[in-house]
Amino acid sequence: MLPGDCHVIQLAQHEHDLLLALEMLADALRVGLNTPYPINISRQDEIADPSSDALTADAISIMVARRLPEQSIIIDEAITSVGQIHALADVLPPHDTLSLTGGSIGIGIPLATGASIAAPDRKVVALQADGSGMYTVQGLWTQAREKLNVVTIIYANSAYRILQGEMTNVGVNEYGRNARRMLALDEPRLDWCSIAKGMGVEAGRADTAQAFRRLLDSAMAGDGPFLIEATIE
Ligand SMILES: Cc1ncc(C[n+]2csc(CCOP(=O)(O)OP(=O)(O)O)c2C)c(N)n1
Repeated sequence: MLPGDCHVIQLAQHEHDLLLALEMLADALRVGLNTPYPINISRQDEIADPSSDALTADAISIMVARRLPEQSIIIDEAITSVGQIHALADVLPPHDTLSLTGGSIGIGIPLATGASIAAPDRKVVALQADGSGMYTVQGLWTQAREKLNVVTIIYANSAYRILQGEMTNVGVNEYGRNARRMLALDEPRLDWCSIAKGMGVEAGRADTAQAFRRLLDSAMAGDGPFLIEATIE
């Protein structure tokens, strides 16, 4: 395509049923607009914890969704690890979601901090990718100082996973040591529990669904800041 060339496909005009147009587009692309996961549930209390002990982004979504209290605030800077939490929104009690607003990463921890200061009676659950979390990690100290009711879940995949995907998207499947190092966060591996504790935030690490569930239950029952380092692939 030449610069200035622009091909616009008009799906609908303002006098049309715009929601229907979006639903038809979603059908054509085979993506559901409202596809709860796991399917065939209509209430939060029908969400079952995963039967496998593997700790995955989807397993975390399900466990968080099952325990999400009414009026809680989800912060979404999970990047590639967001799992199915938003697909479950229809069956969850009324809550708000605040997400990364543009392309610039690093909003998650300060967004959670600000949301909790603005709404101290509401539980804030921050779904936080590890690379993005490092941009503004100092916000954890504010959470400790202000004793904020924030549960932060760090998806510790030890990588800028989305950028590894971008390499694949441009057809680069094998790359050298330096390129690999630019997209990896594993030498040294980040010790999120020590980082959190060093800033006064209680923390625990999980690498199985069972361990995660135990930490999540105790974090959701508490009212101070707590960080869970979830080791995932
Ligand atoms: C301020 C800023 N710096 C750098 C980038 C480029 N960038 C986009 S995504 C990304 C990595 C995200 O990694 P992580 O938060 O660990 O999430 P993952 O991809 O592993 O799910 C980077 C560095 C950006 N978008 N914004």
